[in-house]
Amino acid sequence: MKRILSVQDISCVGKCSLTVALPIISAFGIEAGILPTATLSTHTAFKNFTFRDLTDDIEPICNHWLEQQIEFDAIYTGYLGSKRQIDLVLDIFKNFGEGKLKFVDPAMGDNGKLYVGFDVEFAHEMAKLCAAADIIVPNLTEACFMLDKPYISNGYDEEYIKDILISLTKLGCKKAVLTGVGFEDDKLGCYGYDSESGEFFYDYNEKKPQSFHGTGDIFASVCFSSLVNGKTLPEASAIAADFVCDSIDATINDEKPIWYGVHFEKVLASGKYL
Ligand code: PXL
Repeated sequence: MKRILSVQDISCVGKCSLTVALPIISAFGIEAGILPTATLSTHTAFKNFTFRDLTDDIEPICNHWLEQQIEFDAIYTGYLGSKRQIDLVLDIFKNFGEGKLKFVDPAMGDNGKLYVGFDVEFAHEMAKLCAAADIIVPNLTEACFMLDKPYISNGYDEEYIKDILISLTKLGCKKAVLTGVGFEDDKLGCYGYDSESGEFFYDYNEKKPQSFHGTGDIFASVCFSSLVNGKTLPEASAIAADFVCDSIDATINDEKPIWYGVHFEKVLASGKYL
């Protein structure tokens, strides 16, 4: 059985980061080792959340794993709370990631804005982690902040997207997938680039009437799990996008505000993607 490591926070309520990654990775038949970077009462879109920083635990945990000769088949990082945590994850890549898939979701913003607590300096630091990864899955906002490029919310053309993708891989990673890309008002998808083959791919679905919190984490978790299970990046991205669409469909009639996330559990339990 494959064992992976996912490094991100635990937001106790709000369906994102590890509360999404753990069930999805497990359901895809992969052992999910975790390294929680912080514990929050909710994710940061709720008001007055608590935040316990776990940075000081990271090195001792990793040292114990090294001592026990514990290995991982792949590493997946998501939301990280500080620049120091990014440096520590770079060490984790060195110690546990040699020759293994290193997959980075630089979760730090959306809709042209960084999440609460992040600034441009943090985005530049995150770009260093992306440089050390094999595959990255930023949304357009995160990519623009990392590259100091203007964020255009809609009405852009393929050249704008291709230029961003090429610039992302020039950071150092081999492949990049940009999420939340749409060239028509009623379509939304992901645009990928493999710098080794020079090939681009685009997969899109009908745009949903509402966007929800945590869907980037669901996309990343399904995409990563599918890659670990042997799918190609275009295949894994398309599976992940479909999974997100089904999760939104399962939620759309709910009364809860969008920051409560989507009912990905129903999609997992349906067995459609397993
Ligand atoms: O969904 C990304 C995410 C993960 N973790 C925390 C967050 C967010 C987005 O807001 O606040 C703590």
